[in-house]
Amino acid sequence: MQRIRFYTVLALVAMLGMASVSQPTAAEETPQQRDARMAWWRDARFGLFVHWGLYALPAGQWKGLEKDQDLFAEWIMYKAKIPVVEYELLAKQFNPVKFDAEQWVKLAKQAGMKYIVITAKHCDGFAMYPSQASKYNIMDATPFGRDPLAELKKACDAQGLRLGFYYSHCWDWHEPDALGQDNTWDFPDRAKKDSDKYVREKALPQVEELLARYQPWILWFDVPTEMPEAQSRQFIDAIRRMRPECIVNDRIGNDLGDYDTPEQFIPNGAAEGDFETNMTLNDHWGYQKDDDRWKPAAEVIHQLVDVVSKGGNYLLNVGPTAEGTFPPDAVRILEEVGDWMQTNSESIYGAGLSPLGPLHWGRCTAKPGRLYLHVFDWPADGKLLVPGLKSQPKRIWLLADAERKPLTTSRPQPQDLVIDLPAAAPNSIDAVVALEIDGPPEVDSTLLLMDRAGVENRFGAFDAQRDGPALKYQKQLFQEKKYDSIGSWKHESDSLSWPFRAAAPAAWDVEIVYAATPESEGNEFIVFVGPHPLAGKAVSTGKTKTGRKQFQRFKLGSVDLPAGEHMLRVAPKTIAAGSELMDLHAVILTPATP
Ligand code: FHN
Repeated sequence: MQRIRFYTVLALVAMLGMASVSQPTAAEETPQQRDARMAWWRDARFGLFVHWGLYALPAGQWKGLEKDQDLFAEWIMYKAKIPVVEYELLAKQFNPVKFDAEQWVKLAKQAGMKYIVITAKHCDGFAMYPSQASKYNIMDATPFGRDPLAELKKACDAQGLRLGFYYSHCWDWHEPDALGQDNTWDFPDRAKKDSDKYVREKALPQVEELLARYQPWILWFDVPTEMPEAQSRQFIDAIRRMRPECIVNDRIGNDLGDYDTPEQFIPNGAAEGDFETNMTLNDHWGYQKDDDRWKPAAEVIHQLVDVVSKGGNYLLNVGPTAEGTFPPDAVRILEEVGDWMQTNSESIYGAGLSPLGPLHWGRCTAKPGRLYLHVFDWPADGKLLVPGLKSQPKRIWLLADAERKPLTTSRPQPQDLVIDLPAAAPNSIDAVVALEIDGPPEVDSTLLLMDRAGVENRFGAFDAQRDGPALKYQKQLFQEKKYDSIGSWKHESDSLSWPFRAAAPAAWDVEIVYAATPESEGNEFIVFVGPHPLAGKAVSTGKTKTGRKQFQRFKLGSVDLPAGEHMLRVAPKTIAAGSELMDLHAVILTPATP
């Protein structure tokens, strides 16, 4: 009874708050206000994601079912259809006595991370903090008797990192009224489920508790499937009322968030606004006993740099054990990443979108007055070609060189710069060359064909010039991680084009990557590579296992191109009435196979 009264009061206060003024959502605040709120996050670039909960106990194994099912970590309750009464018993065993918030934060800081987002409540419904809204929490239901979120907040405040929380505000397999991908084994009658009740009695009160108790810098919502806008707005209004500076991700639902969250992939660029790639360090979010498929530090560093070069943030995940420790491999990799960041973090923090076109040896990150060339593939001849950099840098040095000895340059073409590098790279993973540039860099970002074995020259959907109002850029989705595309190609007058340059005469193999429906079968198109037309006919490419568009790669032919400036263009020849030509992902030129 006591709790209900407490909640009635809180609900009244909340309703009064909502009645008085509906807070400006992220969309309603001025651009300047939003930039001020996002500034630290855009500067930070690199954060730690932590998936930690009762699921760390089974760690992907349950009564031998894992032998023929993919029971994974934080999804085990759903995948194994574990009844609530059985899953709840895990709480009595959960006692992470080795949990050391200061150590976690120190590890993240040493890796170069500036913020931490930890699961306050995942889809299993268990709160990792002492919640008044539900007794199903770490203080009331486990022998642990401590508040790990409070300890993390204290450690973050002491070490200068910012703390945010993941919260699953729609899916909750512990509750009868939560919708989305819900618990149908304990609560089979979906018609009876009242998601407003779930939001009113658990999700919203818990988010308000998190805001009031810990003043988070980020709320990272997840899987807002079936969440009506009114519910998403209840969360945004509470956040704007209680913690206006809090940053909210797009998974609050209904386009009310601050940034996109491409999951387990790096988009071809910021389709619009801010984005943060969230990525596992092995193959699982939560702790998975048998998963030793760890990404090497080199891959993590390349992903971090790739994301920043496209103007985004990188949220790298660790799944701690039920004892409260990071797996030793995770510690090792974070330490190796930290070694690289020790020397090169200047090229990450506050850096962002590269002004240059595609670079085949690595990436570029930029900040006012600086370009940072991240050389993953050190040129054997010591000549680093920087296509399209017309500005002459005031100074060029290896970021690893404390004396900043200047490097010399030459220009094979007026718009291309060659930097003379020492024979040995200072770092085999990513050696950074710093350029001091006066004012905004003058750049020709036109793609310069690279005539080198193994190099793919990609003309992608992301930067295609769309000649046709109906053509639509379709950003990648989680299930189609690699494939953004241009779709809605209904008119024979619509075409795509990309300018490009060839430094010398050469022969090229030409391929196209697209998805097409059975209705598109037989539609004809032409790919003009400079003066050469290559004809093609669309074939149906089928569906993926999850019923999504299947993209396939097709050879179109080969062309000889002289040096100089060219245009690549894809144009329909015939589109059957009522069909679309295709969803085009990319055209690819590779040095012709002899
Ligand atoms: O189902 C969850 C999953 O467990 C994990 O939390 C990821 C993190 O982005 N989000 C959902 C899958 O999209």
